[in-house]
Amino acid sequence: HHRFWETQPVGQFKDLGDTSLPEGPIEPPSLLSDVKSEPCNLPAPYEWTTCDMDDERTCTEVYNLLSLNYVEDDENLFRFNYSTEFLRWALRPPGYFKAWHIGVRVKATKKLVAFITGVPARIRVREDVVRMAEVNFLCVHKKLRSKRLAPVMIKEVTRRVHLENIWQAVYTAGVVLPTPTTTCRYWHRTLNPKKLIDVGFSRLGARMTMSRTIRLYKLPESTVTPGFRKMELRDVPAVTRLLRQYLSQFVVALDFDENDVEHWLLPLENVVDSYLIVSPETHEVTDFCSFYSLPASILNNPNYSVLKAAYSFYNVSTKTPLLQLMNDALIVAKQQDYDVFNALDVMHNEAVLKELKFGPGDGHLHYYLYNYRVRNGLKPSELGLVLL
Ligand code: NHW
Ligand code: EN5
Repeated sequence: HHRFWETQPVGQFKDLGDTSLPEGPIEPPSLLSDVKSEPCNLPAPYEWTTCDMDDERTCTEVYNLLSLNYVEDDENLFRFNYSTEFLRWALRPPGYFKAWHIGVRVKATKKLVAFITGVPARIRVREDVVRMAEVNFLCVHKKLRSKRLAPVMIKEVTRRVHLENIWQAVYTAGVVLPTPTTTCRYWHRTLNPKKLIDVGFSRLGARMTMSRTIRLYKLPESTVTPGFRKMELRDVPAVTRLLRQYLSQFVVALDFDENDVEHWLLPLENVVDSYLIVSPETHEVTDFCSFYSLPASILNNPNYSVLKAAYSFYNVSTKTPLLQLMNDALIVAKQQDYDVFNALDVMHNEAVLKELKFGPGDGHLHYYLYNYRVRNGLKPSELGLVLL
């Protein structure tokens, strides 16, 4: 039973088998003049705040809230530790709305105790390109859990998204809610086996010694593909063309333009990194790979406090096999001292993960659409979208 989600325009569990329901918006947009102009009611001790991520102090407050209270794995060994630079990048893409960076403070002390964000994106579902909000970073302080604050946060972000005349959203979560559009699995490629085992991220395999394990995951010192280099500003038009062409094959995908590519894919130190291959003959960009940097705090370990994790972002292979492309991504991630390289089984990843020595993780990632129904049973490989 989902007291809140049952009231929302999302696919409901009871409708899962119903093939008569049409694809597309679940409810029509309201008149803008009918959208409430007052914020939703919060319990008396709390007040709304719009978080100005340009402001160093606000950004640090958000960082502190998330670093102590955001997502943990099922055994509470690790907690996502998004950096301040990452948060600035994630929350200020082209056309972002400051009003969608929503905090809750304790009135008496002004302490930040809850957060939720949206950023605008164009998402293509089959033929239709839909303006949506990508909702992320929903967080309620550990001491304020289970007080039904999350539904209020979600209603408030919904209201502020509606005020921009946007009626759909996309979000991901590790938990099952009504109802996933697709369920993906996390896969992990060990780069630093000794540390991963020491901190409980992975285990020594049966009949494996540490030295055999280190040998198993060893990578070449430098990349293999001739012409493999970091993406630069001048590559934005070619990468946009390549990526748009590639993403057109997926059922649900991001609709990138050049501004989006410049923001989301141009390398930014310790945040996002992208590489490409230029054909020596045609000078065309033929292949592309990227990953973002999301460290995790290691909770209660005497030797280590941070796990350095790279997450596969968007990859495009036309001339270089995806296997070789991602192998080069692993090599540069290793050069940059990442401990693990993570990927979802979205797009064409599934086909190469095993051979690249990724193993399945214990976490799932469910993708959701708000106020948009798609035929259920979308496969992860039909998804051309990676959220942060
Ligand atoms: S997923 C990461 C979410 N954050 C965390 O897991 C951090 C650690 N946990 C917490 O901070 C990425 C709290 O446990 C949270 C829940 C805040 C998660 N999504 O306040 P109550 C995202 O950020 C439902 C959606 O008592 P709480 C995506 C739950 O099912 N709903 O719980 C965010 C229940 O409803 P139900 C979630 O533990 C997408 C209700 O919340 C949820 O103190 C948001 C209970 O509330 C989750 N991850 O706080 C939706 N977790 O119906 C955007 C729990 O079952 C929708 N719940 O009774 C679109 C809006 C925009 C539309 C525009 C047109
Ligand atoms: C919104 N954008 O559970 C995101 N991570 O597998 C919010 N497991 O790291 C949603 N439990 O399997 C986030 N090691 C949902 C995910 C929340 C975090 C999470 C999982 C994903 C994870 C690791 C560590 C498990 C620790 C104990 C894991 C096994 C690695 C092993 C390496 C060798 C080959 C086999 C796999």
